[in-house]
Amino acid sequence: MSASTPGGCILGDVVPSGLRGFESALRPPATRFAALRREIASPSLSFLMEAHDGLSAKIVEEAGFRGIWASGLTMSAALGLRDSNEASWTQVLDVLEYMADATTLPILVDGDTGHGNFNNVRRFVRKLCERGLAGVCLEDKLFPKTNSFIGEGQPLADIEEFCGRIKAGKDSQLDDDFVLVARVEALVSGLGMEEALRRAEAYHRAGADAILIHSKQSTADEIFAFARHWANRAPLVIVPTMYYATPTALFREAGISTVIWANHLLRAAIVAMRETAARIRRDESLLRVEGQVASVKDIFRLVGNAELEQAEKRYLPARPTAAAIVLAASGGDPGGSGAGRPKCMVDIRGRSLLATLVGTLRESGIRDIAVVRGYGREAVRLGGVRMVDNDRHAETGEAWSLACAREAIRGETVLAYGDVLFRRYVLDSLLASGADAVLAVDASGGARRGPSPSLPDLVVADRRFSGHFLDDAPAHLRRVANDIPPEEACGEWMGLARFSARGAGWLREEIAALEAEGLLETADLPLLLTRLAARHPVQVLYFTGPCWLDVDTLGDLAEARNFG
Ligand code: SPV
Ligand code: MG
Repeated sequence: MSASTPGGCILGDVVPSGLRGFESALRPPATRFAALRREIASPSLSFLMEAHDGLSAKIVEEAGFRGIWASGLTMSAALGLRDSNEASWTQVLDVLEYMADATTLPILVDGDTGHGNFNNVRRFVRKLCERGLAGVCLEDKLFPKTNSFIGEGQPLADIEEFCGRIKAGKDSQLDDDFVLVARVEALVSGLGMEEALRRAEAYHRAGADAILIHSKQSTADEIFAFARHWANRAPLVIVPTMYYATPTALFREAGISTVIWANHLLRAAIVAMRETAARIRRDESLLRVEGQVASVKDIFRLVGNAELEQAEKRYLPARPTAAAIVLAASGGDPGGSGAGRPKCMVDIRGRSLLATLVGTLRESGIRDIAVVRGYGREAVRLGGVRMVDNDRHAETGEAWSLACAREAIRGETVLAYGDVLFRRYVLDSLLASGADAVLAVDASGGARRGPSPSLPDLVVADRRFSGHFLDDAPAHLRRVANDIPPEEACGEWMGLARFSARGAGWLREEIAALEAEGLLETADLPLLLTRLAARHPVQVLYFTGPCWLDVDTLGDLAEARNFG
């Protein structure tokens, strides 16, 4: 019989009789299932290398192997457990999922006994297929299993019962190329060659795609004898852990399909980890170890940090590069309760007002933050921000304080009063605005309820807030001052503004102009902003609702403690 492949190659005569049914595997594999089937079926000797977790799976792939053996012994040992089904099958499945995610290689899973009877095998095989695990090896032992190299004469499963497990596994596979390897333990259990062949034949008839003939002898004699008798009726898989000295060329000559190097990565890791731990313990130093161990960079490379960097560029919003200047030079504790404590240092639920404000700036991605302090400046402390001192805070105003930090007005700049709290979306809206200069304005007029020692910075713009949430037409500043009659005002400036790099240039020019006119010492920010608006477009962004707080009074303070 012969068959024609899409590639035009005539199969049949060239496919050894034991490999019949694997013809499709000779085409390039489209899936991991097909890839494993091809490895097992190929007339040339294939190798599966042991892995026991995601990292070791990556190392197997990096070494150039074309398939992985997910060893029951090493997966359980890596969990600190015995190879006696101590890990539940779902825990094993979790490990396998990490391995499948970590590599593109096909994985042959050591399924032990199938974790029970035919019914457990059915569910196990379905779950393996769902997770892209390309094949399973089932051994003809009883649950809970014991490793083949422990003890003598382990009891084996009844042949018919085990054939039921094989049939159930094959009937449950979700991909036609899923590979089920039946493992014959008759030689290991001392039942002899005839029993081994009888079992292999029965398992093959039950639907096994390949036979793993296991041996614990130190030579491969019984393996070669088995292979001769078997005569390639189905692919043969071997595990030469005990007969490791046998030259691989002899496995080729014997027509073996696949060699499993079953546990050597874990064993290598044990030696390396033991030596490293002992050396560090002895030396109480890393000096002789560094250079002998993988670099941290190597870990990053293995787990694919470069890919994450690329993905971050693609999927994360571009980080704002804005800097911020917080004006915190004036004023004492609201209500005077803090005996000289600067207002920005009052306690808001265990954090200073300044720390809360800076926290909001940081949440919006602002890292470069300068705080201008003056009144009670020794008490103004906060890690990770730059402190700029206004030594003349008693006789100067806000524009002077701002000028003290003029070095920081370079690129995109956020300007905030040191005694305000605002919700993050207010700042994010300013940062997202395309305007070169933009102020956050409370259009609800409800920010100040009680009597306040300082007057609100009221705003007149070219357009009032329409009251509609879809109101996104730009409004522009005409004037901001604290002596505007409330009925003329469009809202209250929240003490928060943002300038683009261009807008920051306008701000620097305006500071210089005030200085040249001798007004810098006395000018407040409303004056500076009003002058700016006379020369350049300064946008107003309206907000409503309880999205900010100006901490001026004890009442404000109580409210601030509930803000968040
Ligand atoms: C394993 O690697 O878990 C195996 C092979 O089953 S052996 O340890 O040789 O039984
Ligand atoms: Mg095992």
